Amino acid sequence: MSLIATDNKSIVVGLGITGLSCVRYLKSKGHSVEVVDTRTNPPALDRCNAEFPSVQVHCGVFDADVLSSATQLIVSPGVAISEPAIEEAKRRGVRVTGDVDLFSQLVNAPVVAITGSNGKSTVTTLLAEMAKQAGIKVAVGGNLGTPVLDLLDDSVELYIVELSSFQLETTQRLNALAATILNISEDHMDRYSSKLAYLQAKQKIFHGCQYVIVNEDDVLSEPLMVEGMKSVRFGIAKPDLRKFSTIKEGRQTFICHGFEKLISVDDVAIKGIHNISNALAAMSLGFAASIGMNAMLEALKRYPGLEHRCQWVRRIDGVDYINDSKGTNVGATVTALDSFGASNTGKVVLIAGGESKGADFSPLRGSVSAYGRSVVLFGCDANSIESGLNGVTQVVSVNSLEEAVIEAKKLAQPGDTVLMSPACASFDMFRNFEARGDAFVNVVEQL
Ligand code: UMA
Ligand code: ADP
Repeated sequence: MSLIATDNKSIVVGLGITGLSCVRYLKSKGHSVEVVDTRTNPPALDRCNAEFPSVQVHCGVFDADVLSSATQLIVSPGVAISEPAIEEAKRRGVRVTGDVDLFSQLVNAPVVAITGSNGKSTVTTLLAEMAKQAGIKVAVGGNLGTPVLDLLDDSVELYIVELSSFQLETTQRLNALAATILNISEDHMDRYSSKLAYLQAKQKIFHGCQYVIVNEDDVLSEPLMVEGMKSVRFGIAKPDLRKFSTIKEGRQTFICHGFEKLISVDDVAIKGIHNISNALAAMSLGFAASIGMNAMLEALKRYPGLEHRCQWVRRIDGVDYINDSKGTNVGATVTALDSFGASNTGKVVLIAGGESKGADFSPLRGSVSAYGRSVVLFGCDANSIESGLNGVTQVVSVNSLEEAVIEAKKLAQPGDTVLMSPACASFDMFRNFEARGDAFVNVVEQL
């Protein structure tokens, strides 16, 4: 049975880019649609009014009676399905779904799906480069930026989608050709009751998939239920039959498939051990999707990575300045600290802070005490980070990102790295992580 109501009313919950894509899709099929959003002026309101003047939009606190008047609710990722008004509507028999769920029923080409706490965007875009290199017509989106319903096009041969736990919460059966949970570390603890609840949402990516891609370096990437799925496995430094891994030979390290050497790590454009893990993940997904090996290797040589991810900005007085604004959780910041700490003789001055999302910052302690010269904190949850660090290094608190950079410059010594990897969301002070990264780059350029 199709979950897309035909004669009955759908209510789209949330009017950001996802909500608008849902309205657009449902209206194109002639369905009856209304929209609700708790914000007084949701971001896509003007566009929705202009494109669909007849669609009623209810702004303000969710009303269970309004929600219960629908046959189905299509809930945006920014809204938890545990919202009391949504739960009440569900109790009254309303179906609750999301844009990825609709997409999974409509799509008529293979889907490769990527989730995980960190590395999603890098793996998604790298895999897309591999597919393009092989001459495959791909569509790329999801949490990366373009809502999945806006990707649908009959000429597409392969869909590559980055999915967040929020999007997976409302997804029943994705039926992906290949799917992966890259890794799991704590994130979004303001939305989930526990790390297990967060993992359970991510696990939905595997429902109905043909190939599961497993990261052997993270046991939490394994599917909890195996429904006769085939698997492709990857892991750093543990080569094995049919697995994507690395082999060391003298001073050189090679990416290998089984025991066959494919490319020297030095020839891979994205750098750092975490990015080699991302490269192995992309190759495993590409292998499952039958992307040719030569095309994959060519893409590895050329793909430079995305902005705001461990991005080198400038060297001043022997100090490197790195923009890792996309380091929005503790796991990402630990990775960045370890990556720069282990590869340089100098120490790291870490700039961190923002909206904590309920995180426990104590896992930062090990890497900060191993590699940190000092930590400069800014943003609304600076105190939580300071408590998490528990005095392992010198901490300086400031009021803005600009002050943080100036302070970091005073603290850094030649050979050091100033790393802005906030371990937090940006929304307390910036529109998004890109704006925060741009602001950092701006200040650094003016030093
Ligand atoms: N909101 C309300 N009231 C509502 C609806 C939303 O306050 O009624 C708030 C949410 O709490 C949230 C914001 O509005 O803070 C945006 O929510 P949304 O669901 O309208 O978001 P969209 O504009 O549709 O963007 C969403 C994803 N946003 C979220 O998951 C919060 C985008 O991921 C994604 O690119 C887009 O769909 C297309 O698929 C962003 C993100 O921050 C980049 N993702 C999180 C992350 O990567 O950590 C999961
Ligand atoms: P996501 O889309 O999951 O946020 P990105 O590819 O945008 O992931 O990378 C965000 C940040 O996460 C990077 O700047 C880096 O600090 C960290 N990171 C990237 N890949 C990994 C990985 N495989 N394991 C751990 N941390 C990673």
